[in-house]
Amino acid sequence: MNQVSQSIVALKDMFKDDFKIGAAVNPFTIQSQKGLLANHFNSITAENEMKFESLHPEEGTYTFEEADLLVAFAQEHGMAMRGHTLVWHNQSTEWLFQDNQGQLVTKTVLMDRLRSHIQTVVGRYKGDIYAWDVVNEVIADEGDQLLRSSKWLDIAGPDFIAKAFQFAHDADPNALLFYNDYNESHPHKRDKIYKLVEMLLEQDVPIHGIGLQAHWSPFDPSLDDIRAAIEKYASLGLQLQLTELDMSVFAFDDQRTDLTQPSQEMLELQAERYEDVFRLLKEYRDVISSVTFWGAADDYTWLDDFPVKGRKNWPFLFDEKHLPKPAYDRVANLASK
Ligand code: HAH
Repeated sequence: MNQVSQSIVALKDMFKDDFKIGAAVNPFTIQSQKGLLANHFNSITAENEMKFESLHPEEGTYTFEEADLLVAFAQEHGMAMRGHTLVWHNQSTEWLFQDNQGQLVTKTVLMDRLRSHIQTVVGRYKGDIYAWDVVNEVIADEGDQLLRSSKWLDIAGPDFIAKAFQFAHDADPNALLFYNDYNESHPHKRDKIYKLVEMLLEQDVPIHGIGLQAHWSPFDPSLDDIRAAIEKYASLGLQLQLTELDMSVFAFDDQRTDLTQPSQEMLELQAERYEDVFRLLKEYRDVISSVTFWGAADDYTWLDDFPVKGRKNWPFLFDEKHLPKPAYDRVANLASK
């Protein structure tokens, strides 16, 4: 078969017996990447539109238009939908933590607001969203402290975590509830995430899975660390999902800004790592139920602004024109074996 007549196998079909294949989307990309999304993905996540600040900018004011648009897109295309995210220290709102004098609210007020937010949001999408990232990124990156400092923690103490899961479960008893975090495969943080989830389970908190964000590169984390993280989390008896996968072509501390396209070497390293990662994920298909990329193709990625503002990145299996990259070929080849 020559290159032209060779048909492109859909990612979702390659892994149909293994896990769902998802993409983060927004109201712009469901237009600009429509064909690619419809062909290759059977799950979506709203990139920003279901975060607290997007849905609930003022007390008593909910703005559901954009989120609803994405839910409708999933339904039109027969895709599953993940919800992201109910409790996070970023992209939240000031009013949530303040009274009308601008003073911090009490724990009771904050927990009442949390209950009401979760009831309204999870309740609205009951039956449409099958899994929620209930709590995002509460583990401290460095040091011995378990939880990250935040207004949530300052006002409510650690209790807000269990409460959020309970409120979500009350609002939709059928939804799968996840704890989600980044640097999840680094041993130090992995052990802290494990400890948090273990404590939640001991308290009979309704939690069903751990989301590994998987913002990775060919340089970090190592495959051994990814494997060890999967094993350790799975030993809790929960299901795992990769919730925000991308494979930066840069090492995290690489500050270079001179490239207008990725080098051949970068594309090759990226392809090798994607192949190795998907081989590993397939090996753990019994515990991994979904693999979502944090985007779909290189024309749009949050990594164009992170960690170096305005520096283009190329982290996906499809290029800026939505054509398959070397990484796609390697993954497709691996999947066919
Ligand atoms: C993720 N954080 C968030 O979960 C997601 O909602 C957002 O759109 C992009 C990435 C990753 C992260 C961060 O925001 C800051 C520092 C490290 C990692």
